[in-house]
Amino acid sequence: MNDDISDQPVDRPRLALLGLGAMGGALARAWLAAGRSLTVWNRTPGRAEPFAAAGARVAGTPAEAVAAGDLVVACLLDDASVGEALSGADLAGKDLVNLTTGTPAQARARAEWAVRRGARFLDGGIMAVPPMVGVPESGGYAFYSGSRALFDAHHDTLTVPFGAVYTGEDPGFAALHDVALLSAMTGMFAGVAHAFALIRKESLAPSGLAPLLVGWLTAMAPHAYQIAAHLESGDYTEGVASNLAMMVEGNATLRRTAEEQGVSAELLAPFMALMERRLADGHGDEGTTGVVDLLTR
Ligand code: FVH
Repeated sequence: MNDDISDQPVDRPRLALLGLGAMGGALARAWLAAGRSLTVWNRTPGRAEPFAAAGARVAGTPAEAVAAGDLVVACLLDDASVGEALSGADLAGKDLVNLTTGTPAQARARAEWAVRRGARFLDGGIMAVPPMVGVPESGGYAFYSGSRALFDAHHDTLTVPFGAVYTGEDPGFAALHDVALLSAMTGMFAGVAHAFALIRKESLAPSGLAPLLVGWLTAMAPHAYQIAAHLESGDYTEGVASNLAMMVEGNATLRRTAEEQGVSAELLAPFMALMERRLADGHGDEGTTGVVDLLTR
């Protein structure tokens, strides 16, 4: 490996990246396009070849990559692969940023693990897909949590591929925000799948429904602000325009339409069951905020 770093501006860290999958590769391309000096490592060596051609140094082992970097970024499949890849690396004095998706508990454990090895640690949760990386107008960003000092010191480098949102010193907070948003997206796509299933056997084009779905979901999304206000005030009836009693009535129509169209309502059923439990508990004048309490009890 070529270890000559004399061309590196003093205010820019030596950057090492572990993982050249779809996301790791996009990160590497963004840093290289920004003129950053970069050492890369990937478990399957062939994947590093195009990056070598684009100017990256290629390390033969994770330990070698870590040794070549001040700022080490891991973007691997999962937390286990991070532990495996870094097991033989000397992390003393390094700044380690983990952009691998994991749970809050995994992030907290990984932070302790890294600090025990003498590193500063920042966990990250990426809110972007690979084509959004290095495209500022795409709105992509990553949540970060853990060492504030590390975040501040490397803000300039971390914001090359996408924006950066710091969520706190608790290393689990980035993963918690990441998974909260991904979970909400999962529910949204469940609804979208159900909607397309409803029209599937009709002479209606899915491409006609798509813009209507996007418009409606975009109009409804700000409802999250009202739920947040309810949870903070404790008054779940404040400003409610569409109450639970009315919505539960509507559930019957949704179920019946699914049946008429020969569509399973299994994606809707769990949420509807919670709405109905909350109504049975006497909260018909609320919106859907009370479902949050049913989930967390
Ligand atoms: N791609 C996406 O849309 C999402 C966007 C949000 C963030 N995620 C997370 O990013 C992490 C990496 O995802 P990825 O898209 O790069 O994933 P793959 O293309 O599958 O590449 C996986 C890389 O991990 C390497 N790897 C797997 N297992 C190990 C291991 N045991 N030891 C070392 N490296 C390992 C794999 O190497 P190879 O298969 O090429 O040898 C790839 O470099 C991830 O947490 C997403 O949830 C992406």
